[in-house]
Amino acid sequence: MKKLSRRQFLKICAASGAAAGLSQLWIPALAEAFGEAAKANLPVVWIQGSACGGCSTSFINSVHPELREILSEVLDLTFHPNLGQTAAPMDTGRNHRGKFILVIEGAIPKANKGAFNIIGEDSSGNDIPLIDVVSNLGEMAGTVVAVGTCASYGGVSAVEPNVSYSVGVENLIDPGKVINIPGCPPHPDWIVGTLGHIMLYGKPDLDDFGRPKMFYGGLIHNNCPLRQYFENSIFATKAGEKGCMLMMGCKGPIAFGDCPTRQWNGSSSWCVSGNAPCIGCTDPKFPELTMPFYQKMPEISIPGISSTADNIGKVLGVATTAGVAIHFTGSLISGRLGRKNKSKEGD
Ligand code: FSX
Ligand code: SF4
Repeated sequence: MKKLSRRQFLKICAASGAAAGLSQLWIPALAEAFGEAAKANLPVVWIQGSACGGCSTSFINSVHPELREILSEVLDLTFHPNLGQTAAPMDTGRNHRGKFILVIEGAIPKANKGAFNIIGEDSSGNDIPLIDVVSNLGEMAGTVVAVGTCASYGGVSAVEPNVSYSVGVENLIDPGKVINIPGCPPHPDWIVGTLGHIMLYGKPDLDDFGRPKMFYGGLIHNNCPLRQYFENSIFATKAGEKGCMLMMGCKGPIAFGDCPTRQWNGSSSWCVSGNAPCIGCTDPKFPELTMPFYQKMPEISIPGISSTADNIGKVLGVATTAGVAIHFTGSLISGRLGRKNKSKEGD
């Protein structure tokens, strides 16, 4: 069968969560495109690090396609701790060196030679720390996908004082082969769609923080259905009140993702439509930057403009390079520029 063009694939990715008609194409498109060759050449190994397990839960709750379809038609998932895939990860690594996809969920603790996360023991009864497995498999993998904000940047697992010196995957593996899928947890479409893109076309286009632009290219605030309330300065002060949730702590003005258009749980809802402010869980500095979750953001500085969070949307709305400016603003807020990771002691 004719392989989908990348353009067609991106179109299906963009619309799969939003349009029932297009979501019908998602499964056959992925299944057709991956085919037997992909299954033979690009197995996926999924390793769990230090986290809550919500990333796997999100993946398991994929609606289009369902998990059953993902496992039987889309991915050759050879190892996952919860799903019954038990092929030895190191065997996959050796047999498909330089090709296979390594998925890592959760942060990696570096302190005390990785003693904060022991995932097994060798034939002599010696502990096998997660950090060794990630380093070895990461070196063998063709592509490494960090699923969730913990695996991407440390996330909740690396909140100060971070006694375990937990870090994101890029801290251990060449960032050139790492793709970050942040979110606490990430949307299942972001995970499946990114894996699909890798198999079909290689690495997707990434932003400065290693996130695929096809899912993280837009600001939550720009597509929020409550945006008109914001423009009219109608703000809710408690749950259930009509209005933009900025005063209730919404971080939509600094968070990137397609949640408002894709929506969650089979396109039925998302945080803001569920009456909860966005907590900015896709940000490289989540959760420390975006806490307290339910308090209004402090004053925000934009290059050349001093603004408050109350009018940042209006200011950026008239900027010709709004997308760039907004992203830059996010960088300024968190005091970061460029792709980097929380670097910690404890090696
Ligand atoms: Fe972290 Fe994943 Fe948040 Fe939890 O395992 S991104 S704590 S939803 O689930 O890593
Ligand atoms: Fe929507 Fe939050 Fe922006 Fe208000 S601040 S418009 S609730 S994203």
